[in-house]
Amino acid sequence: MQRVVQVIKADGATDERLNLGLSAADILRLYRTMVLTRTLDTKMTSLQRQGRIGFYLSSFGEEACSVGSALAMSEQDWFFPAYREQGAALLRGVPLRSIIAHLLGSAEDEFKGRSLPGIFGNKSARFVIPSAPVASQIPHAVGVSLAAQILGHESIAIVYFGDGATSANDFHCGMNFAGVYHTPTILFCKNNQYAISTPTKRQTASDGIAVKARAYGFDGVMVDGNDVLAVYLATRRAVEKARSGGGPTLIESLTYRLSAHSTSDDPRRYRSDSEYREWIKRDPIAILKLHMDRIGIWNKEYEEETQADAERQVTKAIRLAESAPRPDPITLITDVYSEPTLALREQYESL
Ligand SMILES: Cc1ncc(C[n+]2csc(CCOP(=O)(O)OP(=O)(O)O)c2C)c(N)n1
Repeated sequence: MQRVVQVIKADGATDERLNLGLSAADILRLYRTMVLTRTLDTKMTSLQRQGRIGFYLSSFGEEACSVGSALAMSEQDWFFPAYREQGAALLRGVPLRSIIAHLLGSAEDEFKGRSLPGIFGNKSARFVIPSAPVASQIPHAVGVSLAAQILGHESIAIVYFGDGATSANDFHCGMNFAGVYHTPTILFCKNNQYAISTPTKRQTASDGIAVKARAYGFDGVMVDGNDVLAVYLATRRAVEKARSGGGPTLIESLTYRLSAHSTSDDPRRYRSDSEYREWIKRDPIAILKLHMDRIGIWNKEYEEETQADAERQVTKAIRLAESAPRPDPITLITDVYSEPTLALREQYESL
């Protein structure tokens, strides 16, 4: 197996020579965003159980992957998420209110309630809405970064996907185009050990995912996906390479989905408690806290304030989103063609 990039040691210290270039304010931002992401996941899962939203996909245990990688990207860059990138969305400045409006399908939702909950984007943040077929966002990201390269734009793209996505044709198609055209793309695989009930060892016969990049003519790196500073460092290196004409990088971020696949799943049917207990020892928020404590920017009071603030933000956003009206049913037909066709008008009349 390849070397795994790690930054935070068991005692919370980091190697000075790594030259992370992060200020205390940056580290606090990572921490606050990870706590906000987990709070959003907790509240939304409970809203689904109460019947107030239909479905939810959480990112428990994977917060460091999306938050750490998003910090390495610049404003002009493009994000191609899958459906567990709420952390990257929040770090990118996508408002909580618009995420929750999407989950509720209210009139404030950019997609007017038509998209599967969790499959969302945000136009102004260049956070591109995916499609539900797993891996379909990968060729989109490679295409957009190729376009940016042809147009001479500074922007690059990052695309997120799971280990399960690497068995889909779109992964191989995207990887091949990225390699051949040397596109400025970061292919970020969150290897959370499962694709619903299929474990990674049944997903591929190769020694991990990162090694697959070699066959497409570019680098694949492995990173500890529960160490947010390692994720940041690996992504920043890939960003610097892409921006200076060095082409794509595949990042395999090793992590674990601490929650169910979605609110429709029960992981106790396919994985053991002991496995879960091993991984929860490496909770990404706890690992970052250890580092913050080590450098003197954490205490119990700050932790409680951060948690209370996250809960206030999420509760307020839920209240506002729930008081918004539902989308007007006419929007079912008005956004399909520039002029609704006769068949659509007839369907609307019968509705
Ligand atoms: C092409 C396709 N096949 C199957 C599905 C059903 N499906 C939805 S999510 C999922 C698992 C994907 O696993 P992975 O890519 O590892 O991501 P994770 O859910 O673990 O984050 C599957 C099989 C789908 N949406 N699209």
